[in-house]
Amino acid sequence: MTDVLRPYRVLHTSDWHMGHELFGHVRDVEHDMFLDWLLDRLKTEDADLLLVTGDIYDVANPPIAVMARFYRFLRDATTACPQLTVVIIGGNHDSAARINLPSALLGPGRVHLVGSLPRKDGATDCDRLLLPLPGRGGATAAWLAAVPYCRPGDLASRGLEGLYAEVLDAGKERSGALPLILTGHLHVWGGDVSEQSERRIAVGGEEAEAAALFDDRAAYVALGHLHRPQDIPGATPIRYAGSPFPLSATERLYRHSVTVVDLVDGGARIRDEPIPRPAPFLAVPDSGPMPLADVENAIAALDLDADIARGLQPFVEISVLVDGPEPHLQTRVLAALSGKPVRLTRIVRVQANEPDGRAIDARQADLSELKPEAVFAELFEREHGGEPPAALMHAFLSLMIDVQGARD
Ligand SMILES: [Mn+2]
Repeated sequence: MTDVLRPYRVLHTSDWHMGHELFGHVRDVEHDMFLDWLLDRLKTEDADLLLVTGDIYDVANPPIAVMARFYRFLRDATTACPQLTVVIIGGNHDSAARINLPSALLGPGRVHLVGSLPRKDGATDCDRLLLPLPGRGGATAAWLAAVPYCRPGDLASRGLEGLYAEVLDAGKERSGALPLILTGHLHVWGGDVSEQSERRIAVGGEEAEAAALFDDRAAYVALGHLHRPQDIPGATPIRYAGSPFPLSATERLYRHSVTVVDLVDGGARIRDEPIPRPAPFLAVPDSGPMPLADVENAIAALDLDADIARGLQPFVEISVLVDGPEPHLQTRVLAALSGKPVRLTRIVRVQANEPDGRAIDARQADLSELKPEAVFAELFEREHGGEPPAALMHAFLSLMIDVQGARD
């Protein structure tokens, strides 16, 4: 309280997807471990703000037990850290109304839940959107523009660019010389979108260029939606904090973390704190698909702690190289796994006679794992060779967004 030079410290995390199930396996124990770790981290870092940028829940209508876990965490965090402010914004997986609901009870206190874009008389309600963040002495130390995931109805004709321009103008007017944090739950281009990307998640809002949305009037732009922690090039620090642990096997190689942001000298100093992974993700065989007998040997050779709690047992994805029909494949794999302390996600069959072993047809069984843009790129390569031109990819993604918007 006396240290006036102490920077204002933010812990930025995102995409918790509480209530998530991976091939029928609940993630509750993993979420408990993450939240315990996060609570410790908040204390150790002596954080001023916990900022969660959307997709709190995995589904719009999560089980009561999952919501109870979230509320318990908020209580524990605000009790253990009496100076902590908490800001939660809604993501595309969240029901905006469900996120908003407790805010009526909480009032203008230290926990802010912004599920949907605050509106009043048909206009953006900047009084509710712009939050003053108290420093240790009680005086405002920074401002935060809590922009959640925006549905087409929130944007009307002005689009995301118009919205962010309005919010930045209003935010800077209030913050003056104090730093301004801006949030969003959306997919911006110009980012390092992994080939090994997220499971298919709806493209948020509309297509957006970071450079067109954000400028250096924001000291830090905190984003949610992409599950891999990553910086976005721009005029100011822009970052996806990423999810706390893998939500699909394709995310198992990500290095999950929370982002610690110190607001200093009108700018932001950023570092990553890696999150210990609650449950390992194993690929068997580790070296890629192999014939069934070799896979059985690889499973037998797994040396795992038998005493580990069920909810923390390793996930395992099995890939078998097949050459024609193998009617007993599943039975034999399950028999090999029997008694092993693992949680099976899926058994991937890879056709040995496919030219590159990664053709679309061979993956038909895993339709839910395919990203439309990846399929488009692959078909383009098959027909024309090489990668689709950027303009064509752009057009395809715009179309995808329109289609998904219409479906919502
Ligand atoms: Mn999302």
